[in-house]
Amino acid sequence: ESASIPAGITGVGVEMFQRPWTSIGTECGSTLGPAGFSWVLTSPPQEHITGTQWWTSYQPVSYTVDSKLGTEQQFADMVKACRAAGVKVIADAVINHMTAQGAGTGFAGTAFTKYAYPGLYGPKDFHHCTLTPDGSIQDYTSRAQVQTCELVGLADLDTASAHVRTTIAGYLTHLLGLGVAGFRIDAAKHMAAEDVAAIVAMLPKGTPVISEVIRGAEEPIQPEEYTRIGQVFEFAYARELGPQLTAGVLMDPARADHVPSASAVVFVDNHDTERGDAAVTYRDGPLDLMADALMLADDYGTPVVYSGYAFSDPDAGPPQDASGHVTGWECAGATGPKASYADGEGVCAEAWKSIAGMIEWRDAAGAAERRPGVSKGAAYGFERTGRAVIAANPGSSPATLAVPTTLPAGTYCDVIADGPSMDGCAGGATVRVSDGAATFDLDAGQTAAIHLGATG
Ligand code: LM2
Ligand code: CA
Repeated sequence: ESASIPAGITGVGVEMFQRPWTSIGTECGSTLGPAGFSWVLTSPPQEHITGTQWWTSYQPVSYTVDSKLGTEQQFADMVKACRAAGVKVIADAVINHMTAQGAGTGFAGTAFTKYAYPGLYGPKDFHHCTLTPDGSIQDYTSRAQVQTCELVGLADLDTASAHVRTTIAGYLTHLLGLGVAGFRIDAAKHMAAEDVAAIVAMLPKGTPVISEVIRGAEEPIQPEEYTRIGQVFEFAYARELGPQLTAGVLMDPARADHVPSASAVVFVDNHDTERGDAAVTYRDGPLDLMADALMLADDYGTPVVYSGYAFSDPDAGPPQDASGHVTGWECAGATGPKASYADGEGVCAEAWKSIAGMIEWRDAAGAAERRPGVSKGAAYGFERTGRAVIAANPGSSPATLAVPTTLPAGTYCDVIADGPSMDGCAGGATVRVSDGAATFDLDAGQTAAIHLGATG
């Protein structure tokens, strides 16, 4: 089974939602590289419809790399800066559809009408489904509707056609030429796995792709269909991780009904679920950090941390200038999670020292087995055998928790409180290990984590 799983992206990633290329490029050097992130997922780079909403990014007008997030030159410069910092760039590839908007001029000046995009596609390149009265998907239990009708009215490309496949592959190849490492395949569920596979087969062998196939219990199309192409986002993981924080139940490490670990990209929330059904988001402050820390401590999947901006209006885009370019924000040195954020303010999770501390922790844990763990009241914790221990208290009162461990007795640095620390617990937060247990004194909402490489 595992021999048939294609190689994917590894290490810790971060989705930097709606961040301009210049901002990501700067942060690769100042923040992502130093923190130990291996990859960054960007928002879609292609030309899109105009408008202040964030979701204009998901209505392609052309494959010109010129958007509210920056020009092609800025994109290429970002990729170069990131690679120099040891950070790979994964671009969000919107290839299932073009616009829902009927007619207009795209961000880079391309005039279009729905089903006619100059130089790319004409009416014959779209599905024009007749399965529903208005051609839009209504019934997610119908494979044909989901894959050939329109997702919220977005002109649905006929991805079975040779011309469409070649055109999409040409766009992705162009991005590879600009130095990207791989792709998120937006709305992959809405394309037959066969179609996605055929497009990916036109790319260099081993190009990492992460298909977005939202797992739905009663649906015929499941993420497992797409694992032969590359990795998939495992939505079941996020759906279990969030609620366990309030239920005080350790996540079952068996993970029945999940794709195999090597196929899974896992997350706490993303740009859709933070506006939808995510149990934990930036609004939850310490619980958001707790969820990130538990995900990073886990031995399942490739984790991607989410970093967006605060919002009250779910449609609102980030701050933009008069020309519609996102003005961006810089997170180097930012602390968090903060108790509250102003609308449009960057959450900056990629800069939190606790996250960097957990990336160090994860490296220290390596391939060590995840022990079942213990819980007491709301608090719980687990060991990665002989390497690292984490404890979390999602409850509303302080708790003391002893987590069995084979770590040598001694004083360890809490890398959540103080960040990465190979130099004698400079921040002063420590945890004692003695008699085969690490004893954590945790405030309400506190997470603490220690590892073999950081001792006092
Ligand atoms: C995705 N994954 O499969 C993206 O992660 C998700 O963010 C995209 O939806 C979606 N698929 C299509 O690429 C977003 C946003 C929608 C928005 C669409 C298109 O979540 O709300 O739809 O992008 O821009 C918007 C309006 C919606 C309207 C539609 C068409 O919000 O009300 O539907 O445009 O005009 C009539
Ligand atoms: Ca489709």
